[in-house]
Amino acid sequence: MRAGEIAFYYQPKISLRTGRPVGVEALARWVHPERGVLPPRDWIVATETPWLERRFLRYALGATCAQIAEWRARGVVDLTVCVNVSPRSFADPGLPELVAGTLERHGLPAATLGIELTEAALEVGPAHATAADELTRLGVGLALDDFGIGHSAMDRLVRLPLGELKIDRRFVVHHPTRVREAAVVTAAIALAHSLDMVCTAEGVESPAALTALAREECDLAQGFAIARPMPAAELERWVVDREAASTDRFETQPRLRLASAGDRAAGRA
Ligand code: G
Ligand code: MN
Repeated sequence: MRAGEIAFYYQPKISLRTGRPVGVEALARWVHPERGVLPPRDWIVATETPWLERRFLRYALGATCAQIAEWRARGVVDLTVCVNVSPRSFADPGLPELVAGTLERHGLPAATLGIELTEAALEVGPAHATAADELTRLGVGLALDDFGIGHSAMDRLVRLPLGELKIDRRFVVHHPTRVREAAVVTAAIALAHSLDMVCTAEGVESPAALTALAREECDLAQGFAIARPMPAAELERWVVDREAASTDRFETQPRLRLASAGDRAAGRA
């Protein structure tokens, strides 16, 4: 694997209230010379040695920030872009400094970047609390990814400054037809809101799921029913088209600021 073979695809998240794009998740793809475009589950073990993981994180943050800066410079996409950070990388004491340095190098305000963590990242020891606090102080928002399939440590959810909760697609994909999964979705939305977090449903694959989630006042949605992860140029066109098709032109552009817990209550998410 060479650095040039790792590309980032971008998948939008929309507000279920306005239908507008409010954020983007950066997803790594290995553009394999023979096997085509491969998602991380097919190769991520290859990076699971500490030094490679560190290099990968550095590369992912650098590439994503360069992309955000390029979009902003041309004024085409101004949305928070989230990067997935592995549990081990989150425990790396150099992470906040790396993030701060990368943002500075690209001249970006911290609010343009978000970090997605899985529940496993919250369990790796006391380092996580420091990292979470330092990143929040910088202004980088933290999202809890794949909620519901790890060891949901509710004490961590209560204590850590997490701005967004992303319900795992396993619960969302058949929504609302599977009643037991639907019970988890409903409970997760209520939990996120009572903790003043933005709630995102990931893996939204059908219009029926979109409608149900909007009715249940889930804040944001991401999934194939909205858009697949796509290369940067395609994402850019998608965002521009979607904005142009938006009917509520007079409303100010909603901007997801994960770090600020008051946003949802203020109706800004
Ligand atoms: O773990 P995380 O939530 O970051 O996983 C993101 C992965 O989920 C990406 O690789 C992306 O391709 C995939 N994905 C995105 N939307 C959907 C969807 O609607 N359905 C399914 N099955 N996978 C999705
Ligand atoms: Mn993610």
